[in-house]
Amino acid sequence: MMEIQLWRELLDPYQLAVDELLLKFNHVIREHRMKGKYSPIEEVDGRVKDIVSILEKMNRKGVLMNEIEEKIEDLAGIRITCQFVEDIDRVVNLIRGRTDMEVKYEKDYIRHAKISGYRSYHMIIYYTVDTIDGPKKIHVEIQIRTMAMDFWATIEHSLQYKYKENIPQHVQQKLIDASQATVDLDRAMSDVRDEILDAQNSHRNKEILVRDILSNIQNLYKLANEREIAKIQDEFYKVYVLDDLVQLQHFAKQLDIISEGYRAQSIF
Ligand code: 0O2
Repeated sequence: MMEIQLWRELLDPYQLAVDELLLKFNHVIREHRMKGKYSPIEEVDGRVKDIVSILEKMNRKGVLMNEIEEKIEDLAGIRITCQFVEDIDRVVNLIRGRTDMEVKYEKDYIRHAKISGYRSYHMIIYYTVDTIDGPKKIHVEIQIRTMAMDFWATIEHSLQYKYKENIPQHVQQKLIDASQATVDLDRAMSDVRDEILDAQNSHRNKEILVRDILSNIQNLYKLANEREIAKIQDEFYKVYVLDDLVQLQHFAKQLDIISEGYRAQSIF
């Protein structure tokens, strides 16, 4: 019983860090959405490492009881999932830029996947929690990954438990192949994203152009006669329904020239 109580005291600041960081990262999501922006963070999750896996890791790495906090850097763990690989760099930069998190070091298992096939971006940070005994600076491990990487890691992790260290060779190979499939999936989704962004951009460009044209026509009312303007309106609509940005740009240019002509006339 006493032992458990000691563990609780040791881990309590880590629980506080996890709680605070979950609140903060969830707020990052909320802030983006509130401002109508795309959030590079899709979801955030966190945990304090359980005592059994701390003991296992201590044993594996030869860590003594009084070295736990210094040598086990993932007592507090935050996992951030992103929709697209590109979002990961944005999250990394966001964390690097924060005043309440200090990066100790980073491990890029995306550009350099582990032999197992594991892919994720890891950041070990220092984070200060305020306890009744004063401030305490502790390690937190942040894992940043796409949903595809997370899918792979979750399943592979559960297999590790089942087989311990002895995952059969042919299963290992299948996992490596599956990891490559997540690389391909992430790439395919990024391509889709680029195309969607392009489509959104061209839609926005068209909208801006149409507004410009309409306000140009509006201004012509002061200068040209109504019959002329009705003709221009008709022509505009003909081009508009073609849904071709280049034609619309061409029309806008011609309209500029016409407006310029009217303006020059009106001066005299
Ligand atoms: P848990 O159960 O997630 O807490 P290492 O010596 O490799 O175990 P190290 O050097 O401290 O650990 O850090 P590393 O390699 O960056 O890994 C830390 C964490 O990343 C692991 O925590 C896992 O969560 C995850 N991870 C690393 N490699 C793999 C892998 O091959 N497969 C999966 N599924 N996850 C991995 P723990 O302590 O191992 O476990």
